[in-house]
Amino acid sequence: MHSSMIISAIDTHTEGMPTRVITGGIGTVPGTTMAERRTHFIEHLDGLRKLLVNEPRGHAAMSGAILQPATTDDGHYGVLFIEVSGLLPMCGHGTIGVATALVEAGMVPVIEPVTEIRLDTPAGRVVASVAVSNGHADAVTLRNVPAYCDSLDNDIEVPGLGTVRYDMAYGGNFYAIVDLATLDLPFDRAEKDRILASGLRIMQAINDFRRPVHPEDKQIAGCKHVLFLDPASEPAHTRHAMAIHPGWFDRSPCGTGTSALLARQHARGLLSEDQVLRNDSFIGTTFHARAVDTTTVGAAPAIVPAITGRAWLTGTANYLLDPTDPFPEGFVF
Ligand code: PYC
Repeated sequence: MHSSMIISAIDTHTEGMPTRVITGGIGTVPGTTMAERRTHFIEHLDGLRKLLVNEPRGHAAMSGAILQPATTDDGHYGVLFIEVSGLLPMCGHGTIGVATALVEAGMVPVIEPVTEIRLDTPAGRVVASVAVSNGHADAVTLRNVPAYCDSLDNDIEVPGLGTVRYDMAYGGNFYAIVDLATLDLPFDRAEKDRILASGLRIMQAINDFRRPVHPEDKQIAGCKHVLFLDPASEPAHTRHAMAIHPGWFDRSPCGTGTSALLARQHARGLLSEDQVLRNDSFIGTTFHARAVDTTTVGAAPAIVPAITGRAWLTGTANYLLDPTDPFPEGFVF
């Protein structure tokens, strides 16, 4: 066996969406906060992300989470979220995958019926409460970073689509929320190519003309996600298709997207204070969400979302890089 590195992983999926949880082989990324580590990783180590998510080790909708030592005194782990579009500040399905892997691999002290795991992420502290029975992680409730609604009823000119109306909300990443009916497209996977192409055009126009920036952390900026709401959605039971840069759909109901949607439903007065939002993904899997606290982000009113979903382990692996491999960063097909 010839390899310049051995990267160990526990592969998981959260309601259909993969998270490759990297448990060893990368070392500690320099930085005193996870936000600093994310910046260092983007500037100096991005080839490792590409190696792990691109073909042939990954695929066009691959995503992962690199475990790191915590950067706070009481944190269990730090996490860097990797996917084909880059390094996210925060990822909900990834956190649920990480928490499930940590419990089932015994990488945290496991307490039944609930194991609490404190994670440091580039977007801030998140807490995963894992429902455990007989050593099995049954479900994870993630207390996310504060989510807020940036703006409602924005109109933007999108080449090829005309004027598109959207709401902009943040739940760990920025989400443009668009009703599919405004594009005259059905909520139907048979139309996924047209929905995805529209999503990519909308995020491009938003980033060109109304790029969102987090008021408390300028490193968190830009829109790489468009949440297309099924017009048949109800205030407390939504279905959506999540189009993501550079060209894929979230298979899970998207934890940070569900958080942003929850903030938007509250900003629109569509949910009562502690009402639960059921949010279904494009493949029909479900997260449940509710606001467990209120706060502010910059000057904006914000909520603290709790998102519940499930993940399953799918494998363990050691990823290698042979020095003669012509694709040391994989490739995009
Ligand atoms: O679950 O937060 C999420 C997420 C972000 C991108 C894909 N999934």
